[in-house]
Amino acid sequence: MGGKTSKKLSNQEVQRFVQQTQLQPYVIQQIYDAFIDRAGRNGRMNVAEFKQAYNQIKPNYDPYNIYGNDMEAERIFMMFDADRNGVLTFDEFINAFIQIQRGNISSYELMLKEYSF
Ligand SMILES: [Ca+2]
Repeated sequence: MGGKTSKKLSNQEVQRFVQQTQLQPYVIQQIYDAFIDRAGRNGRMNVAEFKQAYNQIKPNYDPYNIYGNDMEAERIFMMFDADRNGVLTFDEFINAFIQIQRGNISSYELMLKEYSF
C-alpha cells in the first residue's frame, strides 16, 4: 500500500502493442505510464480523465476553445470505447491516441459515418 509503484507492461504486451501501433517499445511504455497516471491502477479511464489527457495528446490544442475541446474529447471517447462500457482500457486508449496523433480523427469519423447506414 502507498508509494509510487510504477506498473509495467509485460514484454508480450509491449510486443503486441508495437505490432498494433508501429511505435517504439519505450514509447508504448511512456504512453502506458501516462495512461495509468490518469486512469489509476485499475487501468480504466473515464470520460473526465480522458478530457484531461486529450488536452495533452492533441496537437495544436487551443486552450481558448475549452468547450469545443471538451465536446471533441467526448465524441472521440465514445468512438473508441469499443465495448461501450463507459471507460477506456489501455487497448482502446492507445487506438485513440494513435489516431489523434496522426490527425486521422476526421477521416476516421467519415469512415464510421459511411459504414453506419
Ligand atoms: Ca471500454
